[in-house]
Amino acid sequence: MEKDTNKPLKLIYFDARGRAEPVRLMLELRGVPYEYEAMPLGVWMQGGKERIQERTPFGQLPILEDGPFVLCQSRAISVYIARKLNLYGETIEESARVDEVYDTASELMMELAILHWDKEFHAKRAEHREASRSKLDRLQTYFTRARADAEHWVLPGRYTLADVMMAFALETMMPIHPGLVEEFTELHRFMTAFYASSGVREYVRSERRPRTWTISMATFAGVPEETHQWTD
Ligand SMILES: N[C@@H](CCC(=O)N[C@@H](CS)C(=O)NCC(=O)O)C(=O)O
Repeated sequence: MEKDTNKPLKLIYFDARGRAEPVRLMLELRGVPYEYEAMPLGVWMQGGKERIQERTPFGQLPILEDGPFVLCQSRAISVYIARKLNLYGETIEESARVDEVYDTASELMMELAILHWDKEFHAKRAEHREASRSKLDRLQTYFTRARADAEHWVLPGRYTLADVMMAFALETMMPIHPGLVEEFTELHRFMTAFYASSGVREYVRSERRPRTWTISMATFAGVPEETHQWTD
């Protein structure tokens, strides 16, 4: 990894997994030291947002500090870290495939995020489960046809940002639709292998990982019981 300064990378977000987690998973997978600042909501409300606003267009988190280089937008941060840590493609075709899988996982994640925050969450949950089942069915068909090997989406024997984002999207779906991801044995096997990989395995079982997917104001996933925890 290139060294920009002697300071470790710093990632600033809230005390939740959310948009920062794929970045953390990559750093943990590679064993790169970094500082994580979990912005308390009270601090955010009382001046924190304004301070971030000075360095970003819309005053939102996450942001990444790599020495003097400051970057916002979770996708841009993920791609920057993936490139830095050799978790991207080496050819334009491989990189495009990584992007394709990343965008597919992001779509699943965005639908989940909307549902997590929906005031009519309980009324819509069952319908979303059925829609998700047919998406996972198609996703598994695609995976078994296009994958690099049973545990990697793009490159054989090597993780990329594509695997990181897809594993996180599937994990996020688990508590909201219990038992659904397990129905798709190829997807489930891929996901569990990722979370058992060196570096990731230790991190996701550690105290350092936020216990909730989002902040407490959401309808779902703002408490540890509604967020997937790896304990075994
Ligand atoms: N497109 C941005 C969206 C960032 C975003 O929506 N951040 C939310 C947290 S997930 C935020 O900072 N909310 C507080 C606010 O807008 O004041 C990204 O992907 O980073």
